[in-house]
Amino acid sequence: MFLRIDHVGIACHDLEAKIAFFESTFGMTVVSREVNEEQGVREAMLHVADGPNGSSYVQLLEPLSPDTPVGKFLAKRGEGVHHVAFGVPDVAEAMTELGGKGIRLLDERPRHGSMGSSIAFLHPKDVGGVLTELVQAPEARS
Ligand code: V0V
Ligand code: CO
Repeated sequence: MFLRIDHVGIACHDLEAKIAFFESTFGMTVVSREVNEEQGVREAMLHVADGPNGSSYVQLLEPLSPDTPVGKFLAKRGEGVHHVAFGVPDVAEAMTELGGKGIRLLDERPRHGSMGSSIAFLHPKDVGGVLTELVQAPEARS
């Protein structure tokens, strides 16, 4: 069902500081910066590697306000891994299949994600405590 690990989402208080850390420590490169109002985040994608089924990234996430998924996560747990995102060929199809297996979907329909992707989230309590994201890349990336 999954093509690749698309990205690992990491919650942080200060996006620019964390980007500087990843760049200087790991030599990673920022390929995209976006504000996603619907998701309540300011985020950056840092390229990790290219594979036969697409690229993988680290996604650094800073909340737009305390009353957002990442804002609440930071208050409760502090900085760290927030979600794991898997690449799928068709996010709507994956949602139907996983919903049919009893996994709670946090989205009724695919949402707008980073770099033109379509995304949907699965409830962490149904995936071993891991907030899980499904990512369908736009045509140009797949
Ligand atoms: C909450 N919980 C988590 C969690 N967030 N567990 C693992 N990983 C996380 N990130 C646990 C929490 O400790 C509670 O467990 C339980 O789930 C319910 O959490 P809550 O605090 O009561 O509820 P909320 O209101 O914080 O909601 C949590 C959920 C919410 C997961 C439902 O964050 C959500 O809808 N997330 C999906 C959207 C999102 O995260 N967007 C930001 C990334 P206990 O304490 O009861 O045991 S945007 C993104 O990735 C983009 C744009 C992209 O990739 O392109
Ligand atoms: Co993400």
